[in-house]
Amino acid sequence: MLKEAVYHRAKNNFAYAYDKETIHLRLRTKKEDIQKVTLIHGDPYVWEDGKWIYEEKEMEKSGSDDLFDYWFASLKPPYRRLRYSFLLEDGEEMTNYTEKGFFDHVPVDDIAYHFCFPFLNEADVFTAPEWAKETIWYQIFPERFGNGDPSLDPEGTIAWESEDPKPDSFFGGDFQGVIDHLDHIESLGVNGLYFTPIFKAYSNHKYDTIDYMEIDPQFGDKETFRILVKECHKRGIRVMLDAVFNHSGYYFAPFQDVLENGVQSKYYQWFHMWEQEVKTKPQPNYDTFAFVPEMPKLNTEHPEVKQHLLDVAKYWVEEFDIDGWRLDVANEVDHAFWRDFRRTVKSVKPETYILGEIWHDSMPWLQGDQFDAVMNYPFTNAVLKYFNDEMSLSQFKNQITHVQHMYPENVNEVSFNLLDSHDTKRILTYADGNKDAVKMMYLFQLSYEGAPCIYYGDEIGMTGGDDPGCRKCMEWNEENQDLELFQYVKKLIHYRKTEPAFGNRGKLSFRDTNDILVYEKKADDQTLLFAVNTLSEEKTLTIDDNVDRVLDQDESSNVSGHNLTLAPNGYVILEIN
Ligand code: ARE
Repeated sequence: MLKEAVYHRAKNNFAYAYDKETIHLRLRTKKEDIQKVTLIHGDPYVWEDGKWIYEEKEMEKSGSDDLFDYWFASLKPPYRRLRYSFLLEDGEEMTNYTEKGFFDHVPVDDIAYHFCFPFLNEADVFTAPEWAKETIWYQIFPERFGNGDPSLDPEGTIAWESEDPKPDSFFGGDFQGVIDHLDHIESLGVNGLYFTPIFKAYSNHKYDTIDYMEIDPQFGDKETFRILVKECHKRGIRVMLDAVFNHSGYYFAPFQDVLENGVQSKYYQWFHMWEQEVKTKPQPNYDTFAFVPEMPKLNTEHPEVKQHLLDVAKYWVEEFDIDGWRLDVANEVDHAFWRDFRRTVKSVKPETYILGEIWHDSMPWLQGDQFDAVMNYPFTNAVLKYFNDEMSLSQFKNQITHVQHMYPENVNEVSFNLLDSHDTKRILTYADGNKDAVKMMYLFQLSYEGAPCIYYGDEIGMTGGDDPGCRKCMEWNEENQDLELFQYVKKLIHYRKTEPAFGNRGKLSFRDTNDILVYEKKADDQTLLFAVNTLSEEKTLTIDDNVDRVLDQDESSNVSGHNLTLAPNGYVILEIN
């Protein structure tokens, strides 16, 4: 037994409250080392004759990654208190893993040996909005979606689609352009819109805010925005905005004041200035986003800055009824700020979804007191690599299992699972034009847990490399749209909404296969089996299960009794029992 690999820690993704009465426990052990894990658990105050009274429960293996196996148990402790430890068996040795180390017996005379989940307080339970679990997001970069009101075009606006975007091009996209195309969005079946920034700013991307209380005039005014939100709500579509609170823009009035008055400015403390005299060149002498002088980092610990940004957060929720905030560069802002942000926003509208932009392990922000979700780039990375032949099937399963175990289950249920964004290559470009790969990626994404997001235009086959290439004008000429792809994505979204196991409620588990990706999803009374052949040759697979129904398959694959013939890049989806 490799004891060094055994790991558990209370109050994080290894031990957390799933809801107000359920505690989930996980344990990590070296891969294929342990045969059986029994959870020892009890209430800390239940004793008899000087001995702690405990119960036993066998844990199930919930998955494996490269190096480790993960074990899982769900419990409803009657008094909401828990002490626990783990009995590990590898066929030769049996040992009790406790907070104080390994023992050859279960210590019952001193409760302090065991791990401790002191009390399940409802206030501490991670709780995200229920609607987020049923949401399929669609991301819009407003400068590039539709130009519905040319009278708003900024000077130097270029004709729609006339050229590829450059870092400083303007094409005149606006809110009216979105309103005009809501039918497209609705017919795809998505039910959440995420807009990159819309507040008054200098650049085309608007991440360099000038005024957080104003709409950028090139997009329209507050009235048009109000109409946009109302029109979305009428169609059952939620609206999420981008909050760029890590930094302001160069032309943000307080920063201009600092540039003008230096240390004498009453806003000097609003930023992280290094010296009395302010320099922007050759390198800024103040903290910035990356090393971008036009994006001075805001001092979110300063009471006035904090108050201003919290007022902003509240204003757009209260006055315009938006449903979510996506937080830009969320991991570079202090935690205390985000805790107050959550309290403020949720006090106005408890059902607001708070999504942090973090590309890395985000557990510290997902404890229930800060964010509801993060942009799940580790998921993105695994999907892109596997379906584009940069990763083996076993590596893919390892990585997805790792991603699933990085966070509590209630966090995974609302995770924002994207394939690309305004910061990355588009999926079709990543796939080097291979539409089959794109279709398989969509199949996996849209049948996975969490809240998937589609980047505008991907659904009709748009291409584009890294920023700014991925920010091309939306293609509205149907002749240039891939309508077959659109119908395919629409169909998957429809399944997600109508087949209980397809979407968020279905728990995913991989089957043990070598070359074909086979996974099962279970919810209520339904079990769906997905088989996907990413290889360039035909593959056959025999399954033991009874097939109730072929939910879907590509046109070249075939199901005959227990035998599946999968065309290259083909798939079948079966309902089994
Ligand atoms: C512009 C140019 C770029 C150039 C850059 C730097 O277009 O070509 O490289 O300047 O000079 C916004 C605009 C960008 C703009 C940028 C700076 O949208 O077009 O780029 O401002 O002016 C990290 C951060 C993450 C951040 C990404 C970009 O952790 O928060 O970098 N994403 C947000 C937004 C962006 C936005 C900003 C931040 C700034 O989503 O759109 O940029 O407001 C790894 C790392 C991650 C890293 C990621 C991407 O995985 O681990 O930490 O993210 O790569 O680089």
